[in-house]
Amino acid sequence: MSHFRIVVLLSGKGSNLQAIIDQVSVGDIKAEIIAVISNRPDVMGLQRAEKAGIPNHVLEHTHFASREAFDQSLAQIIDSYEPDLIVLAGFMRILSDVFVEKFQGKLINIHPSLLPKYKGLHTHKQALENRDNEHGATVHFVIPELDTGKNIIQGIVPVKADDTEESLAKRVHKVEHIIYPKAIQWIIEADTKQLSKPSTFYLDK
Ligand code: NHR
Ligand code: GAR
Repeated sequence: MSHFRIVVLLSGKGSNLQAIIDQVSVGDIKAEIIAVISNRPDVMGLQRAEKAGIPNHVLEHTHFASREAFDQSLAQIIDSYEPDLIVLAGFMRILSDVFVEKFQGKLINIHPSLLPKYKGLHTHKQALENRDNEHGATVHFVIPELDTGKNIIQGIVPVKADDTEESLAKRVHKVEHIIYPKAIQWIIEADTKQLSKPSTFYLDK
């Protein structure tokens, strides 16, 4: 069993969680998903976690007086798992600066557009309205400013003449399920080789 520990945050269907679970189970992601946390109850993402035997939590943002109070509770649950990586997989709450700064460098997101195009919501609609020939998804590090952290990988799909938001979203999802597991395994390998950690070189005079 691997020692690299992943926590996944989601709000809904969890098809990206499933893609990650599947790649862990075949050994292409050398890590363990130690917890799944949803800000919405009764979503399919939680059922997927349950079925895979992954500890899962519901933390309803509607039960908190402020975004900061919700984020503080969320941080507490995450801390209890001591994760190496926190993966946003369809997590639909903007995270406060304090939260992001606490976990910066360990926090990644998948966004359904070719960033820096179409930050925020309703990305498929915008791609269609602008008659883009290409659309896709981006995995990026999360920084306080929304959808602007450093890109890790992008997946590109064609936009077809008869596409609807639904048909386009479906194609983007397919590429998401390829690139998210890849991005995660890259990060694990970089970590193992200590590529992302500062190191000291002593040069003898
Ligand atoms: N938080 C920070 N600070 N930075 C990022 O880059 C983040 C983030 C939190 C989530 C995912 C994101 C996306 O990929 C993400 C990136 C939710 C909203 C949003 O407007 C926007 C972007 C993203 C996620 N959420 C509403 C809110 O008030 C709620 C919408 C809803 O509940 O349906 O938080 O696009
Ligand atoms: C994905 O398309 C992801 O890019 C998007 O939500 C979907 C989640 O699907 N994320 C956002 O829009 C973030 N604002 P899933 O629950 O099936 O993984």
